[in-house]
Amino acid sequence: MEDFILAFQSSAQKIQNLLKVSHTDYLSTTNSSGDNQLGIDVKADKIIEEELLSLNSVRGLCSEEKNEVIYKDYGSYFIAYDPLDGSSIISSNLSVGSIFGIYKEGFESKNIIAAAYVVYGPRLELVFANDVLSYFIYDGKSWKKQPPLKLNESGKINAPGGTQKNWSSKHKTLIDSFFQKGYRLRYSGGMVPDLHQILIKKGGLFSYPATSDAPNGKLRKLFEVFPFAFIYEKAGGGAIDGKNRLLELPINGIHDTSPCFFGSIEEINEVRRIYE
Ligand code: AHM
Ligand code: MG
Repeated sequence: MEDFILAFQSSAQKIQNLLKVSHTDYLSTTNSSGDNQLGIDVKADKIIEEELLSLNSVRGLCSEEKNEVIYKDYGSYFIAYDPLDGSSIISSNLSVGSIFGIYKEGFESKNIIAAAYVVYGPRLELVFANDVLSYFIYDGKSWKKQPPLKLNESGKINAPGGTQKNWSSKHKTLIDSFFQKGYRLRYSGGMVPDLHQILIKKGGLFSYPATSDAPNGKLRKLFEVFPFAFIYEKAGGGAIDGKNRLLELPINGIHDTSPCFFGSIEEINEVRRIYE
């Protein structure tokens, strides 16, 4: 897995450089989910594609910005990635990220064996999970390994995604119940910094539910949901769609989405209690 860590670090440095100088204008094209693409989404996608295709162990690639999977004739791993998550907050200069899932024998939740994300913020950071969770910070010259990240049984952060007017009454009850218990609202609109903050602060809940305008949620299983589910479980937390473990969900297409809840164990148990 060392070659993947090096590839993610290398593409992260290139994308960080690009973010420093790039315009954040929209192109006239949309991606497979119908989102308008930024020039920088497409450039970041290409940087990661080139980096990953140069690895002998990579057999297939798909991304949020591609309509089809790219296959090679050799290699054993299939990588799904979101090259630049948080397109809508780039223009406000908030932190954004890249997300990676590494799958064996094809793109299915049960096949995920590692996952990673990069945070492009005031600092450049990488979290990589396989059997263990590794956390690196780039100091301008090299990547320095940090103490491992671990969630407590519960936390104090509530990061509720989606438009409130489109939430179900059950979901409103759930989110209100956390605020009543003293949880603080922390939501930037970028799942990478929002989920990273919960990991760094050791607990809380991030939710992106089914809504009346998006009954299957917004976030994509292969590029966003399964990688973070893998990382949160490795950190000692949980990841469910309300009822089921996210890493047991089937996929019906590479751009398939799901409602999702990531958090420490007590918050996830509370989601289960209210949703069931
Ligand atoms: P993107 O991949 O088009 O950037 O969309 C994903 C982002 C997530 O980072 C974030 O959690 C979510 O969309 C925010 O959506 P909303 O603005 O509806 O709360
Ligand atoms: Mg995304």
